[in-house]
Amino acid sequence: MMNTNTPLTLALSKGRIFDETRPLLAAMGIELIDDPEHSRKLILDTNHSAIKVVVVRAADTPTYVQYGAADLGVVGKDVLLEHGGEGLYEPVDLGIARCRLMVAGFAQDAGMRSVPRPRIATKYVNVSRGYFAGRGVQAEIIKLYGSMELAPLVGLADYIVDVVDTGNTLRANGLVPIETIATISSRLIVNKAAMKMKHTGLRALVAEFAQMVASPYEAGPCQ
Ligand code: PRT
Ligand code: MG
Repeated sequence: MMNTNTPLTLALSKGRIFDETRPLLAAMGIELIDDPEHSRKLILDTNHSAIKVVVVRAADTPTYVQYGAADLGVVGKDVLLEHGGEGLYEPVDLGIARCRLMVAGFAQDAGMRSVPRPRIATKYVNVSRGYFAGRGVQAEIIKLYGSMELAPLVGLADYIVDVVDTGNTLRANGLVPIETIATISSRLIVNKAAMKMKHTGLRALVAEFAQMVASPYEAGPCQ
């Protein structure tokens, strides 16, 4: 593990991202003192006094990092695409929390041209607007915060745009995947200004993340 005294704050969200980032951090010699799944604290100490973890909602991670409230963070490419990436570097594809950002709907509407001015339910409004505009489809985007799969079932929308992993959630609701907008994995993001101001400490930490991804950490430390 690198030796830095630069105070660094890493933004993580609970659940998938935290679960899949923790082994990476552990392989880098960074261990959390408190367990975010059980602690109510939102600023967590690590075994390195200079490195703190802030626990945020997944969709908020780019915002915390953009404004420098966290120096770096781990976030799904889906969330990053929706945010736009302003003020951020995206130096490492961590290859974790993989899924696909997809258009889904009823099998009989899979042709997409069958619905002239489709309504799309999604939390990815910017990505969806850009995607359908790019395909010359005049779509009405309806913003939802969750349970997108419900929208076609109750007539709120013709299609949804959401992330799909196994496809079980779609299947369970009688929906099918129709088009892939992007393949998704989680990315390390870094505040652009911090990258200059905290250059030495941040560069070292980013390099450690990159190295973890390049060499499979499941194999255990061998240096
Ligand atoms: O859950 P919360 O509302 O707090 O926030 P969030 O849903 O944004 O966060 P979280 O932790 O669920 O997801 C964080 C990131 O994990 C996402 O931004 C994606 O990049 C990535 N990821 C990978 C996924 C999935 N796989 C996934 N399967 N995010 C969500 N899902 C959901 C999906 O929305 C759908 O409801 O799981 C369901 C589909 O899964 P399958 O396996 O049934 O297809
Ligand atoms: Mg979720």
